[in-house]
Amino acid sequence: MDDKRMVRISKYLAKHLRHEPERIGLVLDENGWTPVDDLITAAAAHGFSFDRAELDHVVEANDKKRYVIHDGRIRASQGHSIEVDLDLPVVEPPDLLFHGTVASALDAIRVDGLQKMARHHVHLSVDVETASRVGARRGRPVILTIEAGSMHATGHEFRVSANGVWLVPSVPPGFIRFP
Ligand code: HQG
Repeated sequence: MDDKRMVRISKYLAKHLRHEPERIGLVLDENGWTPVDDLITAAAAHGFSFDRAELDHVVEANDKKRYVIHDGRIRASQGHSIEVDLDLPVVEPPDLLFHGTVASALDAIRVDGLQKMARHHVHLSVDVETASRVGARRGRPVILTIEAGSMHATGHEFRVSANGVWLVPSVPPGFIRFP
C-alpha cells in the first residue's frame, strides 16, 4: 500500500473513531470500541472502501500507533473529541514532560495554563523531539517543559495512552517552564 492511501485511511479512522462516528452510522461503546466488521461495512456504505488486510496494515504501520485492534474490535488510543472513557489507569509520570505549541498561544497559556481545548486532555510528550513535531503542525514550534513530577505530587492525575502520549486534564501555569 502506498503512503498516500495509508494516510487517507488513517485520517478516515481518526474522523470516525475520534470525532464523528455518527456520520457513517457507527456506534462506539463507552470505551470507544467498535467491531472491525461494523467499521468496514459502515465505511463502504458511505463511499469509502477498504478491506481487513488494509485496515490491519494501517493499524500496524501507523506512525504514531493511533489505533488498536483487540478481540475483533478497534478504537483510537487517544485524541477523541466525543465523550469516551478510555479507562486508563492513573500512573506516576516522569519528572518532566514536554508540550509543543506556537508563540501565538503563549500569552493565553501564561494566564490559563494548558487547557484541553477540543480534546479530552492536554497531550504531553516524553521527549522534546516529539513535542516539536506536535507544535510544528501549527507553525514554528515552541517547547514548554512541564513539571509533571511536582504536579503528580500535588494530586494531579496523569494517564498514559497505549501509544505513549501522556494525558492530564490541565496544566496550571505554575508548573510550566517557558523558554
Ligand atoms: C494550545 C496530534 C491557548 C495547545 C499531535 C495546542 C498530538 C492553548 C492547541 C495531539 C491553551 C490545542 C495533540 C491555552 C493549550 N490558550 N492555546 N490556555 N492551552 N493551547 O491539537 O497538543 O495526529 O488539541 O498548545 O501529534 O497540539 O491527532 O493539541 O497548540 O499528539 O494523533 O491549543 O494531536 O496527534 O491543539 O496535539 P490540540 P496538541 P494526532
